[in-house]
Amino acid sequence: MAHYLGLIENYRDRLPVDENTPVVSLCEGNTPLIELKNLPQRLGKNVRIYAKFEGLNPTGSFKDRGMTMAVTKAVEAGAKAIICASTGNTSAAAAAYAARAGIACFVLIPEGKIALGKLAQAMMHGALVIQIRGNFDDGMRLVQLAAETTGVALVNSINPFRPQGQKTVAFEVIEALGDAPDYHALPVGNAGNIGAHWAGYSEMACEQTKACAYCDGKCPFHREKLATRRPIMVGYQASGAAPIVHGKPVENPETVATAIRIGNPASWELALNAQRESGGWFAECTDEEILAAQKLLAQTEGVFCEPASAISIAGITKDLEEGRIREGATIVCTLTGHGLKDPDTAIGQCVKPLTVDAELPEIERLIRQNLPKA
Ligand code: AN7
Repeated sequence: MAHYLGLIENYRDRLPVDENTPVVSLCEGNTPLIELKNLPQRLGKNVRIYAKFEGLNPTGSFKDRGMTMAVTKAVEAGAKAIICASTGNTSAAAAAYAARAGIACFVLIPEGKIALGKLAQAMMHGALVIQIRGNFDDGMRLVQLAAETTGVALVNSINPFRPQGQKTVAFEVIEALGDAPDYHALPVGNAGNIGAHWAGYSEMACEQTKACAYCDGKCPFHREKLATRRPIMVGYQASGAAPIVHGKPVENPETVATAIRIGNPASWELALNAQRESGGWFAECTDEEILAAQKLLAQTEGVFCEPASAISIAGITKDLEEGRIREGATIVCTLTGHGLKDPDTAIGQCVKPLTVDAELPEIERLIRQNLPKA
């Protein structure tokens, strides 16, 4: 296999770049699609469930897909600085890609409400981290105004190049499965990703054959496995931050899944469009359900995602129980971010490590006590 060079190089023919575009990449994309082998049995359902583990992108979230495009296009246009509001992951990705491009980065985050790993990333990559006494929605309003008055490039998902990068996740799913799944489930916060997924699926499904400008069908741009259909899109929001589910903005959103602690999503309409066109739905999960799903996934499948990402597992669990998702189906869940992003929430849910003297009998005793029963 050729050296993988990131999603812009891999999908050059499907993205708004040309040979003069200065690509800013950290080799993002190409994430594993992991079949969850134990979960269907645990749920007592005859289904195939796959996790698209976006936590294995370079900065640990799906945001890298959009950010490689947004920063590439900003640099192409001559930008010397970028700005975003963020619940954490966008700021981590923006800071990393700005560092890579050698430009400045400003991030607005809600004070005290972003996970520790994400804060560490934004700081370590050298962004100017501005904590606001307000929430993400306040930050979103402010960065749009500040981008206009200062001329700094805005890289939130209302930047049209972000969804272009993010749509590639659907391409990879189709390539891995040979076609689109029956259902695609994902968390919904600022609501950019669900529309981007839908755009990617739509692009692959409508092109029956693609005339290749480069060759007789043998070049790397020539793709044979296009999709025959599109999935039903299912979006999940946390109960304390579920504006789309309830059809109105939430003034003071609250959830343990801080990544999706958003009350007035910027891409609301695009998300509704994806849901309507696909025949899908939006539903909510409580914080308890989110944390239980995060732990279940970590302990039955060995996959550690952050709380916001686990909502897709929590959501499909309920929708399978209620028969809303049919048996026999193939379901893909996007696990948007890595569990290591939020160590505090993870540790808070687990039993504390034992501390003993450094003596063999102590260790042996603990092993014997805790061995699985034969
Ligand atoms: C792990 O970083 O909005 O519905 O500022 O970090 O496309 O917003 C993060 C969102 C899901 C929701 N999962 O995606 C930000 C930010 C994780 C996330 C979402 C986010 P969108």
